[in-house]
Amino acid sequence: MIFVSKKSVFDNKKAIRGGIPVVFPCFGVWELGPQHGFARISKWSLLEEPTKDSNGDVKAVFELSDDDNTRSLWNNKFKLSYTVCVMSSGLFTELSVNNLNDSEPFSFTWLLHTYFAVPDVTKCTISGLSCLTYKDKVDEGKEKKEVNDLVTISGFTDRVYKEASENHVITNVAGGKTVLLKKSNFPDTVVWNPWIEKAKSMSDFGDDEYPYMVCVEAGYVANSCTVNAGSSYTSSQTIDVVSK
Ligand code: TA6
Repeated sequence: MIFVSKKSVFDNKKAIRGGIPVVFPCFGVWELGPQHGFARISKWSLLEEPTKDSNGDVKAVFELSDDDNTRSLWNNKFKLSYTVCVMSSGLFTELSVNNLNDSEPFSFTWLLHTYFAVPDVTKCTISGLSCLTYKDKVDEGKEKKEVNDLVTISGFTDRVYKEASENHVITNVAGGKTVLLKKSNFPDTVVWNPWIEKAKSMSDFGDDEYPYMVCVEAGYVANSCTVNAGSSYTSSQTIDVVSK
C-alpha cells in the first residue's frame, strides 16, 4: 500500500523518497532551512519499544526534540512525537507537538507526506476534493476550483486543497484495493505526482516510477498552526483498506 522508490537514499541526510515522511515545521520551500523542514531528515528516538496488542496491532512511538541544529534554524523548544500503529485493517499515524518555550508561542505548518503504491496512477480516483479551492503549483500557484467529483491524475500534478473533507476514498491502490484516508486536525490535503519530466529530474526517483505512486497528503499547510508555550497540538490520519 505504501510506495518507496527503488532509488531512495537512506543516508540520514536526504529524505526517504517514499513511506510517510513527516513535514515539520514548514511545508514547502522554507526560508530558514531545508524544504519541508528538518523533521523528515532528523534522527528520531524510539520513545516506546514497539508493542503488539491482543488484536495483533503493533504500535511504536518516536520522538524528536529541539537541539542545537533545530534551534539554529527555528529558535523554539519543542517535543514532537510520532505514533505509528500497524493494524490488520490499516495504518494509524499521529503527530503531536508540545511547545516547551518559557513563554513564546510558535507557529508551524505540518503534513504527513504519504506515498501510496498504485498499479497505474491514471486509474486512481480521489474523493473528498470536489468544489474545493486549490493552489495549483504546476500553474504558477494559481488558485483554482475543483470541478470534478473525483480527482484523477493524467499529468504532472501538485495541488494544495484547502479545507478538504476529513475523508478521502482512494481507488486502485496497491493491487487495485480501495482505501479510506481519514484525517483529524489536518484541514488541507495535497495531491502530487511528478509525472515524466519531474521524475527524470529527481535523482532518488526512477524515471519509470511515476505511474506506480500517488501522494495524497494530510496537512495543516494553507495556514499556520499556532501553539502557545506549555500547550500542544495533535493531528492524525488513518488509512483503512475498505475493499480488496
Ligand atoms: O507534497 C508535494 C510537494 O510539496 C511537491 O511540491 C514536491 O516538491 C514534493 O512535495 C516532494 O518534495 P521533496 O522535497 O521531497 O522532493
